[in-house]
Amino acid sequence: MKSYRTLAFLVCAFVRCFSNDDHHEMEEFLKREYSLSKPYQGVGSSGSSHWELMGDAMLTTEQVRLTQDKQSRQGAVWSRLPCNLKDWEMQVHFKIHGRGKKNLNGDGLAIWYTKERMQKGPVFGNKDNFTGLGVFVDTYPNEEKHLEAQKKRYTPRTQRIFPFVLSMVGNGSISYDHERDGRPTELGGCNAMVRNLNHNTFLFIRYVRRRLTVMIDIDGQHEWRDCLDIPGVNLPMGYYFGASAVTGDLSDIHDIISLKLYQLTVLRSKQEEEEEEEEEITMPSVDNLDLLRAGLLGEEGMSGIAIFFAVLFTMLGCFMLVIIGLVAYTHWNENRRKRFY
Ligand SMILES: [Ca+2]
Repeated sequence: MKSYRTLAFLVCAFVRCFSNDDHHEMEEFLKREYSLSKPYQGVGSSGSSHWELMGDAMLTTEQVRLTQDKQSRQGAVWSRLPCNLKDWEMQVHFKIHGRGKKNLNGDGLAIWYTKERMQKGPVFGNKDNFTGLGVFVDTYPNEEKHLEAQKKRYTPRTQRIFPFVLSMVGNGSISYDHERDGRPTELGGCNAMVRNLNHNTFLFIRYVRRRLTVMIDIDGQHEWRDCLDIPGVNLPMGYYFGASAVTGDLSDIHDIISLKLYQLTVLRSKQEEEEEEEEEITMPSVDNLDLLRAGLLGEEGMSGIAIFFAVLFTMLGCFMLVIIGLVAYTHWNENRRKRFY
């Protein structure tokens, strides 16, 4: 009996070990109604599909072509159904290619989970002041070119290599700064050399327990590389998925090959469920945004520890300065007294 109990305890401990915050047991189910994949049956035709095309977007047998390699194009594809899932994962199979040499191409594509849909605008072909989440693959360094024109240079901290994957959460009144490549409102991102590759390129967006994770698979190795991981991202349910792209003076072909949306079933305790019900999300927001911007919120959610050490070392530093000051003063005082006697 005793050994049975010990075994049960060990099994429980083992399960708990693998079901902590980040490794919560999850099951995933492909949700066809929120997914877009070959042969794109009925896409674009009115009413008969879950997806709708907009602007210059065209359907071919192999892809949804958001833009061609031509100037001043805007195209998008939008889900007709609002998504009422709490936890989800979007796998985006995309391709960006064109004749333009490095940095002579643009502007990039975006994946959306927003309240609004089917509205043209300046944010990769979608409206500005959007409400919800945008993940951008920005292929043109506007700010760098702007500074170059003014004969100014970057500080190394803010310099980045393009294409750059970047995330932003909007609440309807936050504007995307196109001239600065979205830096003032970014949640973070990573560089991703995605243009003119012969292998498949993927983007992965996961939203689980209010944590946003973005990963990329662009090296043809079937491996996900971390791009962004932020806790405390509050996104309401009932928004629409979409993808859009834009070209300007410079151009590229922006293709969506598939958008696969998986529902994730996450085990929650009763307490967690009650808490989430109590504070239902009605407006997109990000917790601790200031810490995030200041770079104090680490990827592993170590903000508390980071701040603790920052404060501790500052206090230790001050303490040392006081000691050194006292020693120096005593020394000086003794010398002075010696001079008097
Ligand atoms: Ca840009």
